[in-house]
Amino acid sequence: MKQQLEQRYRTLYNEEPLTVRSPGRINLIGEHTDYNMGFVMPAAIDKAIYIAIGKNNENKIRLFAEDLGESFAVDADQLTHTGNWPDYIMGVVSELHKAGHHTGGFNAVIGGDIPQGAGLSSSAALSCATAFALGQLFELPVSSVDIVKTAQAAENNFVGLQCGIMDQFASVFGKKDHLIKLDCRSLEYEYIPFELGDWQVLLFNSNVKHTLASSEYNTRRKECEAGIAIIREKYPEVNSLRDVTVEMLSEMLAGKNELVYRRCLFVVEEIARVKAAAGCLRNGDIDAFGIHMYNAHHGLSKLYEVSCKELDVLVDLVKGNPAVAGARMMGGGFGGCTINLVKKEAVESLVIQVSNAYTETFGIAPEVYRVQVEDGTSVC
Ligand code: GAF
Repeated sequence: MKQQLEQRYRTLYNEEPLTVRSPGRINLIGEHTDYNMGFVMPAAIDKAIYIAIGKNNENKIRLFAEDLGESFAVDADQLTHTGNWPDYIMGVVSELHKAGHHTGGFNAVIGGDIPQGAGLSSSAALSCATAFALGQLFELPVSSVDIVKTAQAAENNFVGLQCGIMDQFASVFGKKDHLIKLDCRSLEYEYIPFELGDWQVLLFNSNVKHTLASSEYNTRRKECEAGIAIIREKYPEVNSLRDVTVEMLSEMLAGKNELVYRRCLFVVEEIARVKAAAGCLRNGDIDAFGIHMYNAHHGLSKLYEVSCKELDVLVDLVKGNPAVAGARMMGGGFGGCTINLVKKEAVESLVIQVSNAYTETFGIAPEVYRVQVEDGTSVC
């Protein structure tokens, strides 16, 4: 991919580019906890966005998307919304400018092998690749955390998805064969060795992305905020669901606002699950870890209601199989992938069994990815 993009860049712009790789992510556990200031446990993977980039002297941003064969150009100081992929790049430029950094004109060719709409954070990878590449190109005084925050703000403010910080953090801070246990409130993090031995991380891509995904995502955030506002009437010290206990939820929300109660209960339980699951990993107890994954899926489906029938079926198809420690939907929801921890020796037969059953039920085949955990964003 890198060679292909660099060749395209030379053909289009007649010079050598700088090339940056920024990976997609998986998340082992801790879903919808990042914007509630809780914990997450993601990792960067062996699928990435690449950006080949160089300066131009025309104060223009010229972009070419290799996979789509689409080009786009805009004046560097007249950023316009397209409702499409260039927004992730212009959003980063806009945020860098807001922070007082000067970026002039640049040319870029973008491509990668992260399947889109699969919930593997191709958009966060694109924003992180852009922020990192512009930092290098224009020698900006930006730290890794600045890059993460710039990429997140680009998505929040320019694209309009009120996403948390997990995806961007995983893309930038990923470390080969390690998970990142991230405290989304303090941004303190710990690398947990992820040596799976006989186990394999297997993703089944449902190959659906329901259209409500981003609007419902923003709605869930508002429901969590509504819960906090009610709890704060009695407990003003509470700033986020991170500070809330199950007892507070029972007292303040149960029987009064059932919808908000269910949403908040899921988040409070999920934050606790991440901590418990990290303990399982440290003890090398993959089976116990897997039970937390199944419980997480149940909460995501029944309490937080961000699953869909395709994802539920993918989890049901493996549940009870002794070769599968755990499975759950991954990411924002309403489509994308399930993440499964599967005994290596059983992977081939499981893939056939799940693929056949899923295809029979929905008339589309799932895609399957055997992912490896890799390093985060870097020049390549
Ligand atoms: C999406 C968001 F971008 C993340 O910030 C996170 O909230 C995730 O959904 C759910 O855990 O990937």
